[in-house]
Amino acid sequence: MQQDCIFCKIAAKDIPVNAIYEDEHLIAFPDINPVAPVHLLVIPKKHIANILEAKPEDTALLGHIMAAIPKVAAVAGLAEDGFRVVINTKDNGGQTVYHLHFHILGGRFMTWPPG
Ligand code: DGP
Repeated sequence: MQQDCIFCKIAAKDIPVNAIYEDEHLIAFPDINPVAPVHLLVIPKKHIANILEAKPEDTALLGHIMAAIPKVAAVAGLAEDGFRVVINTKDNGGQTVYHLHFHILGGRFMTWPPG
């Protein structure tokens, strides 16, 4: 856990969280600033600043998260119509919280390209 990391605090339940899915390695919860009718964040409980900082030993964890995303989507009712997964990375990617997170966006049609 990184002391000044808001998502580490959420993962540790030091900050109350409305978890919609959780297991030993990850937690999924609603984004505080939703940009879609359904906007969830999936985060590893382990602090990894972003995908660039993931180490070879994190490979199984990353696979675990990818395998959990369909489960999160199903719980959120997104499996039938679909959804988008986004990993914002550093400044040009629009990353504001430096704890790896996967945005799950759904509940409406997503345009392409993104802004
Ligand atoms: P990004 O810009 O990709 O780093 O996304 C960070 C997201 O995290 C942003 O959409 C807002 C969300 N967020 C920031 N702080 C909190 C918080 O304390 N609780 C929740 N639920 N979401 C947060």
